[in-house]
Amino acid sequence: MTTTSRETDTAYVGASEEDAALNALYSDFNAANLIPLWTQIGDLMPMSPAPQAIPYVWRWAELLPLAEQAGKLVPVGRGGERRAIALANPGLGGRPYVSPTLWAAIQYLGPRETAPEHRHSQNAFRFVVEGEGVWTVVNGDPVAMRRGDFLLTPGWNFHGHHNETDQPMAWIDGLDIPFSYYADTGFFEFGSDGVTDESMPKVSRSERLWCNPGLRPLVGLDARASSPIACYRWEYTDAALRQQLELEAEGYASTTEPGHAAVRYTNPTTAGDVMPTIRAEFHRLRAGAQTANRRDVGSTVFQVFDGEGEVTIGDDRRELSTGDLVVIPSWVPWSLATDAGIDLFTFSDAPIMERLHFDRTQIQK
Ligand code: GTQ
Ligand code: FE2
Repeated sequence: MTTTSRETDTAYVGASEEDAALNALYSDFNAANLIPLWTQIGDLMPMSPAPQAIPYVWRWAELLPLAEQAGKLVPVGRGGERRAIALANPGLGGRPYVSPTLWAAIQYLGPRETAPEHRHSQNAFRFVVEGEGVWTVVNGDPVAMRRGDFLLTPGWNFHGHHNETDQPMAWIDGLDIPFSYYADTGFFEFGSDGVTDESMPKVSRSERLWCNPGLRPLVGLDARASSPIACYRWEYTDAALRQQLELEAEGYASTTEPGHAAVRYTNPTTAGDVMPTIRAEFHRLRAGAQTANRRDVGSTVFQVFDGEGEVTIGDDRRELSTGDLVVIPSWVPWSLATDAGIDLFTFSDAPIMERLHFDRTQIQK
């Protein structure tokens, strides 16, 4: 009887009267700051991720001259804090985000310039595609920045940068700023207006304590949320990749797919990712190699460190050369191919996805 009574009600109310009542209901919803699910569900709960961020390529040849120009026109100092220029994904409504979770920027420091010390809850790293001469001082420990190095500034560590040469230097920064912004987790404190230690050691105290292969100092046996290694030096990354490819050529299982060497930067106190929100890896494809087409939940950014190649993102194919930066939004399929060989630095929000059990991957063999 209940089904017939509903039909009867509809017939009784009448079509135009019902429209008017429905319009009134929607305007009452609106006035009461309520939104019904049924008008939003396709957007809110897609059958699979439908990112607003789009796949995009930034050319180093375009970024670097603009950063140089900013170096001429815009001072660096307290207030603005950093001469960092964010890669703004065109799908994200003008926000300075490369993806919904990640910030990527080119940072530029002119000769003898200093970016003052500060600390924030956001986790940060730097990757150096070219140049040297800047020391980043992390909690009073001066860390030299050189080509191919991957440097960490985990959340709430004081850090400032100073260029001790007569040459400018540019590098890329990666942070979890957008994730922190959406989740309202941000805290910030100013530190010294300069840097607290102006010495210029080749090797940081952090590396002297933590960077002896396979050896863990007994003063550091507790698990830490972020890696205590301030800098992962290029010579080790390069040697690891070179040896994977040599071992592959000798017939040993050392690569995940033919001609594709890869390493993940890890936290030696957990063997997990370097920071709670950011995964970082380095990949090398030998000449003629290509990767499987894959897609992952979460966003990935990479920078070409050396060589040349071709990235296929969805149906789009782009030539890449040294310094170019690419963002792959969630669940967009992509692959890489190279004739000459290519080296890539990559980072992603995979630790967030895995920790929250949102991670999913599809690999097309
Ligand atoms: O170098 O401390 O690109 O705090 C964004 C925020 C760099 C930094 C960025 C930062 C920094
Ligand atoms: Fe910072």
